[in-house]
Amino acid sequence: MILITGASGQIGVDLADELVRRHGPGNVLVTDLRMPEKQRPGRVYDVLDVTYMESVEKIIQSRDISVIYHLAGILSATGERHPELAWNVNVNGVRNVLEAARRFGCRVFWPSSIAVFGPTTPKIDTPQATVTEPGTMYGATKVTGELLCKFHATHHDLDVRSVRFPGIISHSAPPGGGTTDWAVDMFFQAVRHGHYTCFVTEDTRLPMMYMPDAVKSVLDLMDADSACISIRTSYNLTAFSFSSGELAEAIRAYIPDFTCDYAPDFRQDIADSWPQSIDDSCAREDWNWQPEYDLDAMVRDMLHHVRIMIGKEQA
Ligand code: AKB
Repeated sequence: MILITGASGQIGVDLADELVRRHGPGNVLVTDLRMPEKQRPGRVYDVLDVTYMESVEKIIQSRDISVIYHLAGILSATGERHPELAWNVNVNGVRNVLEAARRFGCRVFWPSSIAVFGPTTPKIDTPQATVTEPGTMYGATKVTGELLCKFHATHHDLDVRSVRFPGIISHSAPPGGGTTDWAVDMFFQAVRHGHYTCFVTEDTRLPMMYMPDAVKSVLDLMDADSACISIRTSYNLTAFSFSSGELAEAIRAYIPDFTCDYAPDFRQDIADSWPQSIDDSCAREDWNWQPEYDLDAMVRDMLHHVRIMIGKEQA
């Protein structure tokens, strides 16, 4: 059976859909701190707090888990407000999962982030191997997690694979507590109210990716032959970069009256410490990474889905 931790989060919902489609109903165990109010078909549900080693081991053993998508984690903005929580969930969580995976012979996917980079990292076309001195607790937990992955891969032959996700744009589950959340919020506010007040400045540019490509990247990486995987910390990954002003402009192509103003808050400093664009050539060479959505294709598809969702809410 396949285990997803943090399955109610932004990536988990879409990844579970795809895994159920591939492996059939009853083969994907989705877990989070609480049972969701509404259950989706095909999944098996359970509760799991990854900070408790006994719970992680028990679920792997009792459900005969062979692959773990360990998505449970605290994002950057929440991590700055609650650094101890971020350390406990992100570091102890990944440590427990890696230890248990080693003991029970599971394969693991774990998402890292562009947050491993910081103010001293080159900002344009940030290379795979470069300075990782993040300014945030979230970034510190991701650097630590990457090193733990590499340790388990090299010392224990654990098949753990990882990507450094940029901001992810999606409509089926909202992001929670991230610095790149503006790129999702803008769509919902544009459709609901025709206006958005963005929490970063107009020229804040960050690497981003549409959710279907994020899911594709996870599955492409996990499908790749082990001999092709040369990076056991985490692969740089991107689809495109845009500033908040450019996203507003791209949305205006479909909603001409849309207006956006800018009121930067504490998340501006986090965004300013991250790369503006990423060199993901290692992922392209090693496992043929290739995103399918460019900015305009993403904006068109997002607006289509967000309009349907908001139409349903208002009906
Ligand atoms: C966040 O903004 O915290 C995340 C990330 C880039 O890791 N979306």
